[in-house]
This record gives sequence, structure tokens and C-alpha cells, in this order.
Amino acid sequence: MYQPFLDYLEKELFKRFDLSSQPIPPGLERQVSDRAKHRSIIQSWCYQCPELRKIRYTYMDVGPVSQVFNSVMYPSHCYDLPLLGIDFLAFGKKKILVVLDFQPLFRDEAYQEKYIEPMRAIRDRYQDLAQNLEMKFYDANQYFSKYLLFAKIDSLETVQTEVFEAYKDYLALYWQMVEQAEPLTEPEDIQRIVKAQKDYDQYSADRDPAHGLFSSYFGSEWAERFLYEFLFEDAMPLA
Ligand code: BLA
Repeated sequence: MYQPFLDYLEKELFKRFDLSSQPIPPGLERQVSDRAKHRSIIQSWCYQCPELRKIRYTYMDVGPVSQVFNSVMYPSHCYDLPLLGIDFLAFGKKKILVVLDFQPLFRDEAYQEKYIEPMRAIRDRYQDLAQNLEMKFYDANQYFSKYLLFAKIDSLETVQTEVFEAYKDYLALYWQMVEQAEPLTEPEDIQRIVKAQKDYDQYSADRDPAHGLFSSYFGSEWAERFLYEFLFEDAMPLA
């Protein structure tokens, strides 16, 4: 269901950046399970390039039961750019949740103006997809912008048309920001970004709503490793 989104992302990345493949810890790159009624397959890819220190995306395919496409781009530590976060989920044909955002590392006015305001024009074109839903797992004021795409959808057609258009527009803007970004050189500035990205990993790992999903298909041990060794590798497991 989200394969065209993955294909598009991959094509864009290879066209625009000088990618090198990054290793994924053994056993985490691909996992197949027949625990449930339907075979579940989860597969991940990881790259880096000079502008983006970690580019990861994951596809989970449980046939008609569930389809998930999740991705995060981590800019290199010399850029204070937001992270690009993508979380597209479908449980059956009608329970579809799409989230896409430029996830801010900082919340001051200047940052907002520079990196978040440019999203507004796109968000305004896809009003139906900016539904102002309440967040249960995360705090909307931390690591989310006010122009995120966040929608519950009940039609596959909407995903193939509107969501795909919005996705392409947000990606194009993100590439533009990455291409125009000026590297910071002061060690204090860079340290601040290192810390902010690490805090993002910790925050995200602590709250990850997918833990239960991964545990149920692939076991809790695998889920724990996937979370802390791949998805959010700069986070420390909770004691
Ligand atoms: C919600 N994301 C969810 C949910 C699941 C996942 C199972 C709950 C859906 C529900 O309400 O039933 C799934 N999260 C995943 C998967 C991975 C993951 C499969 O990390 C990894 C492979 N989530 C992200 C990123 C964003 C994000 C990068 O991982 C940013 C765009 C957003 N996911 C996000 C939000 C919600 C969500 C905002 C709603 C959470 C809430 O209600 O608080």
C-alpha cells in the first residue's frame, strides 16, 4: 500500500544525494514471522550522505492486516535543520493514519520562522490532512511542528492521490532546506545539535507506540533491540 511512497523516497534520495549504505545490526534488517494468521515481514534500509547523517526507513507488511511505512532523516550535526519524520500506518483498509512532519529540534521564534513557516503554504493546500487530532503517546509541543500532516483516513484512494501529492510537496521543501542549509562551525553550536538529536531519540524511544506491535509479531526481545539498536540508537533503554 505504501510501496509507491518508499519507491519515490528512494528514487529522490539517490537522485539528490551521494548516499552510502549504513550497516543495520544483525537480525534487524529483515525479519519474518508466522506467529500471527498472516505472515509479517519487516524490512529496513539505512544510508548516510554528507548532509544527512542517518537516513532510515522501514516497511512492515502484514498483508491485509497492517501496512506501515516509517522513516526519519537525521541531518548531520553541523545543521540545525528539523528531522524529517514519516509515519504512515494502515490497519485494514479503513483505519489509516498518516503523519508527516519537519520535526523541530528547537522551539524559539527564529527557528520557527526559518524552518517551520515555509511549510505553511503546503499545509494550507492539504487542509483535509491537517486534522488537529489529539496525540495520546506524544506531546504535540515537543518535536512536532504546527504544520504537520496528521490525518485519520478511511479511503485508500485518498492515500494514493492527496496524501501522495502532499508527501511529494513536503519532501521537495525538505530537500530544498537541506540543499540551502549553511553548516555551523562553532563547537558549542554543534554540541547543542548533538544533544537535541539525542534527546529526540530518547524521547521517541521512551514513547514509541509501535513497541507493542513489534512485540506481538516478532517478540519482545527483538522489538527492544530494534528500538534501541536501530530506530533510536542514541537512546538508552529504560531501566
Ligand atoms: C502513532 N505510530 C503511531 C502508532 C503506531 C506507530 C503503532 C499508534 C497508532 C494508533 O493510534 O493506533 C508506529 N512508530 C510506528 C512504527 C515505527 C514507529 C511502525 O516508530 C517504526 C518503524 N512516529 C514516528 C515518526 C513520526 C511519528 C518519525 O515514528 C513523525 C512524523 C508520529 N506516530 C506519530 C504520531 C502518532 C503516531 C504523531 C500519533 C500518536 C499519538 O496519538 O500520540
